[in-house]
Amino acid sequence: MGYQQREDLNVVEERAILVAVTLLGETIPLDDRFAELSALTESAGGIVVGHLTQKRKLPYGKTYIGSGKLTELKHLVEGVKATLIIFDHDLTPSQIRHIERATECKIIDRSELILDIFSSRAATAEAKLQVEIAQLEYTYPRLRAMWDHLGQVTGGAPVGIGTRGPGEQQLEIDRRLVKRKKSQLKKELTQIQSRAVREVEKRNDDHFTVGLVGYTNAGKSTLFNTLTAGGAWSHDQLFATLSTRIERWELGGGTGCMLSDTVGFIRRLPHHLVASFKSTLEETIHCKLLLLILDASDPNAMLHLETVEETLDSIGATAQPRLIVLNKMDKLASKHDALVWTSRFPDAIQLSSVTGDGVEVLEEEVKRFVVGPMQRVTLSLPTASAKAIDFIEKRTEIVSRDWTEDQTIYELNVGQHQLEKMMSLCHSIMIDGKPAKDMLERLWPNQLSAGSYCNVPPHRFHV
Ligand SMILES: Nc1nc2c(ncn2[C@@H]2O[C@H](COP(=O)(O)OP(=O)(O)OP(=O)(O)O)[C@@H](O)[C@H]2O)c(=O)[nH]1
Ligand SMILES: [Mg+2]
Repeated sequence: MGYQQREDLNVVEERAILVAVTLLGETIPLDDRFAELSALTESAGGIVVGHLTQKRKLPYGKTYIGSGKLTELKHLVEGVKATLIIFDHDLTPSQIRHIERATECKIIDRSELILDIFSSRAATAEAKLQVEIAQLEYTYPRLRAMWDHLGQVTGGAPVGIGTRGPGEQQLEIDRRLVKRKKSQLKKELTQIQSRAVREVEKRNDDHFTVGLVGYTNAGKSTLFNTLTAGGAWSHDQLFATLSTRIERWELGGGTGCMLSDTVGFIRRLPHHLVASFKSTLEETIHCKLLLLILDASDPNAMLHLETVEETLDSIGATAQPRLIVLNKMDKLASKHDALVWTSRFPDAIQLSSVTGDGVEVLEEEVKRFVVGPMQRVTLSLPTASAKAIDFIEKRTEIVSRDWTEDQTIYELNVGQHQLEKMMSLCHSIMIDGKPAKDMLERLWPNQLSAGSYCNVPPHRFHV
């Protein structure tokens, strides 16, 4: 019966037993692994009805867990009336086959579970294509392996999935169809993405862009909705967000930036999914500042931070400064927990996206990035430079104005990036009687270093 069930890998309403093996060198505590696997299962619509664990040096080749454990698993399936077993490990098709046969229950692995969640959430054309490609690459060959096997055990007789015709000829035809389908989907995806890349490039030229990144369920979309006109789907489930959303974030005094909310990260994200979602993840690379959102109430927040850093490194998002934002501070169990965070990251921004506490501190901090550090300057430019004057009047803090025959003279509080923007609109700006470009470095000698944390001393990492 197990083989037939693998035709449908949906987890919705399944009664699931979770299995995790602690192998030599595993660093994440079992409780935490089960907590995450449970959250994934529930996010996929399944119900967790049992757990099984084993300690092993290495996985047992044929069935991953040992034969005694396998018998225990079979009894557990019967005892709790499970309809599904989910392994916290990637299994080979042959392992799935053997375990299914022994337990008479459908087996899926962690990657398939994540793929199932992604496929049930995908809403945009791009996300749907990305998931479908990942499924064709990961799940399909594994289903095929089952079918091949069925062909052998039934001698090709039409049973279950086998009714589709597991004969060699049929398999060949199916393989070719899948190959064709995959290349067609990839072509469609490339078309959508090249349009998106152009949009991203234009946005980055026109605006200061800030990206929210973090582990799944850290509260990125909730924060996004608090800071902008909103519209992002936020929910207490893993992978609520699958595509990037961008809105303007008003920072006060006429200053603003474009804020993007995107798919969350998770440890051991199936690599086919990473490949498919690469361009969605890569939008992050182009942001000028990254806000790393951590769920401060999650006991695994530090591990999550590591995963986020690894993922950012793997997609090449290393060129921009990062700010750590500790979210869900309202949810901390005690004052002591807050103090632990303060001593760990003294300058990180602590806030709650739900109550709004601390959001104004984040706004101030980001504003400093958008405008650059502020300086008081006396600046003159031709009164005919309409665009630059319009920018100054709308976007900067003017202390005083004066006019000569053809020049306007301002005393301003201005940020480095604001001055750079003005200089791109008018080439003859003078500061204290000298060309602005000669003054830039004198006014702002310490440039922000790329790829580093701005509010966290580097030595606090990787300890
Ligand atoms: N108490 C509390 N809950 C929060 C806060 N921020 C977010 N949440 C809750 O956390 C859950 C996840 O929030 P989301 O905003 O969907 O998280 P996300 O990071 O966008 O998650 P993905 O899109 O799945 O990656 C929701 O139930 C939110 O209501 C907060 O500051 N305090
Ligand atoms: Mg989200």
